[in-house]
Amino acid sequence: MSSIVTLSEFIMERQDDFPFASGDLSRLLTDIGVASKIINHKVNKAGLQDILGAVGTTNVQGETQMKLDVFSDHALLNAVRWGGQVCGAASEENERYFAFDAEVNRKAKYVLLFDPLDGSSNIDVNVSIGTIFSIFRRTSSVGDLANINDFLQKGDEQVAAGYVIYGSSTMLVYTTGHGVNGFTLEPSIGEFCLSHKNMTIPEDGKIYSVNEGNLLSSSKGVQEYINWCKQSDKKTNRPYTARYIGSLVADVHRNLIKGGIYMYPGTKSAPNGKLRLMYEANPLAFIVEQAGGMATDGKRRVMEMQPTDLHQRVPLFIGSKKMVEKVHALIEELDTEKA
Ligand code: P6P
Repeated sequence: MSSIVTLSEFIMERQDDFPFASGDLSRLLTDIGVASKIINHKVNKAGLQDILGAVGTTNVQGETQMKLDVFSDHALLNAVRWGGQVCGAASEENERYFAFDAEVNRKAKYVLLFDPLDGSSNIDVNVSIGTIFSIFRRTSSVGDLANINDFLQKGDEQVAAGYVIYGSSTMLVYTTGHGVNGFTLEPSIGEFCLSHKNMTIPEDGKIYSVNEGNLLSSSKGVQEYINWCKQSDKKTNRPYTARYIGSLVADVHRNLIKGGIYMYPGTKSAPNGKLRLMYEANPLAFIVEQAGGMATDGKRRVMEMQPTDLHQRVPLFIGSKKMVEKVHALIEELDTEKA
């Protein structure tokens, strides 16, 4: 009978990965795990909102029903604020970052960036959605209020990153730079339990994930790559399989396990694509690179990019190393201005 390892136990066990660890990061990761369980409870009842009261109405407790992404945003902000391990937080739902001014927060070492419920438009059709988070060590002085520079750090500076996928089961996958581990929520005990130890992404794959509705407004290199995926060639396992859920966390999670590439390229009307660097691309890039894959903007690693804005967008090519390298080669060949 294999023993169950809960998320909290695992985090504490792995605390030794960090010399001079004081346990603050462990506590922060545990706080995020608690918030995820609160979000999961609400997401799982989403389909009942008509019975429980649609958004904007008040429920039997007299609480105003809010959009699930706003509820999730509040759940994470409250968990990490009162948990006392962050001096500030920023999310897709708020234009500005929060600098928490309580003494315990001013003394905290970390900042959190997150997308509380990515793909929330899929809730109404019962498709998997996700929470994505990224943790940096503050650059401002302990005791001061957090400032924008605490947040605008390169992805390579992340101390931890992860996602929660609310799907057929609810899983939390995270890294602190020492590999990737996945935990599945066991509802009967309300604990995330270690289910996917040392996750690695296959070096090559057969699944490409992209919104082909944008195909004709993508670059020549991207169009050529997608056409290449469709050509028959037994030696290279083609044609590949097209899978596009329209939920970033679900598409990336599938590729992490099975191998594959997810692409959200830039287009003529949106040269930087749709996805956000700070709380979508960077955290997923940290995880996929730690699992042996690649994450770029079509040319360079997203985690090397110096951010200039909390909500800046970035084209994203993420997944199995050989697949990302192949699309890079075609972008280099067909999209790069020859000197
Ligand atoms: P499109 C969801 O809105 C999201 O941010 C990602 O989860 C998803 O991969 C992408 O946008 C889908 O965008 O333009 O293909 O509908």
